[in-house]
Amino acid sequence: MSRNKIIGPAVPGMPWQEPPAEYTNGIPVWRYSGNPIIGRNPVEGVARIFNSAVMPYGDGFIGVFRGEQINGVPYIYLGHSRDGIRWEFEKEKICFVNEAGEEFMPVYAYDPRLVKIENTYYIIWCQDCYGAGIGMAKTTDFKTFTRMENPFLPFNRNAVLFPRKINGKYMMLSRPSDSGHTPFGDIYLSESPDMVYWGRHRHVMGKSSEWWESVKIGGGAAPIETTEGWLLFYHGVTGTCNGLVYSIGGAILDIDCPSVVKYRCENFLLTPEEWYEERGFVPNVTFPCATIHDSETGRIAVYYGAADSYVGLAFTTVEEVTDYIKEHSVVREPDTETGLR
Ligand code: BMA
Repeated sequence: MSRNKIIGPAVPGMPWQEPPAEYTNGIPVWRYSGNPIIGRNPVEGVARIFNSAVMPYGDGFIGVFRGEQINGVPYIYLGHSRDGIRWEFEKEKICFVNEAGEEFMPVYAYDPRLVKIENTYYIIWCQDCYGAGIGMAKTTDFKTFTRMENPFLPFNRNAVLFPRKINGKYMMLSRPSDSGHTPFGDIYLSESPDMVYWGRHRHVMGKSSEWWESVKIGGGAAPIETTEGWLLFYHGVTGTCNGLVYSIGGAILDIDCPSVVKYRCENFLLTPEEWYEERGFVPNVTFPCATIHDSETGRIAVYYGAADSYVGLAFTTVEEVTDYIKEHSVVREPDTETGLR
């Protein structure tokens, strides 16, 4: 078995459930038996919560949740949990302010990611920039959320920061796109000295000829630092006569030059199979936005949106998932190069 190790803090209280006796299809990723962990109408005024991001905080966990309001407009809600499984949500959506402390709300906000760098927490989400683009805010106390410069021009979605600077620069993955349900999309990397100016854009990896990710891909959870590289859980999309299907994939990026893909799993790690993934507002969607992981045990909990209606939880370990990704790795030329043309 791989000796890959998570680099980062221990999270002894993270949610966990032992693996089943046998893995479905030999894939070492298994669902929590109590899924979905967040059901419909989770808080007054919100019809569905999905595609959301969580992390350890204090003696429990905190999260930013995509809440589809009963008027259909998505916003971001704050949630707290003791165990990472049972969540309580604040009734009011997060109030974003500008640098002067004045309320400064996006028109809508969806698919938030949450990343801690040094002592600041960053929320990165999709919002209107006269077209779908990326919004960002920072907080140190989860009480005041200050909007930052929008990092990229539209159209762009699925942006997520790396949890530390690399070669002295902040690093962000994103997925340039167009309006609506974009029929294409590759993952790119951008760097910034100050989180205001982003540049040195590099191609990381593209949709592939594997059918489960043949339409487009997009960044998912914040990359996990491991001794073998950045472990990335992302989403891959296929098209069918009945619409798009979103699965979860895995790859490992070079630790110092993350636009270089070291390993990329040719198989999905999780695909819609359960009722809460196959049936809902948008059927057949599994959409990862966060992990909680423990450096001590190598355990990883993947939080994913299911059918644009629920939040699901799945587990793996860094050793097993690394082995699986490496055993089934197919890395093509656009993945192995630095991404500069
Ligand atoms: C994508 C995003 C996600 C959503 C998915 C499936 O384009 O809008 O938020 O989960 O479509 O509807």
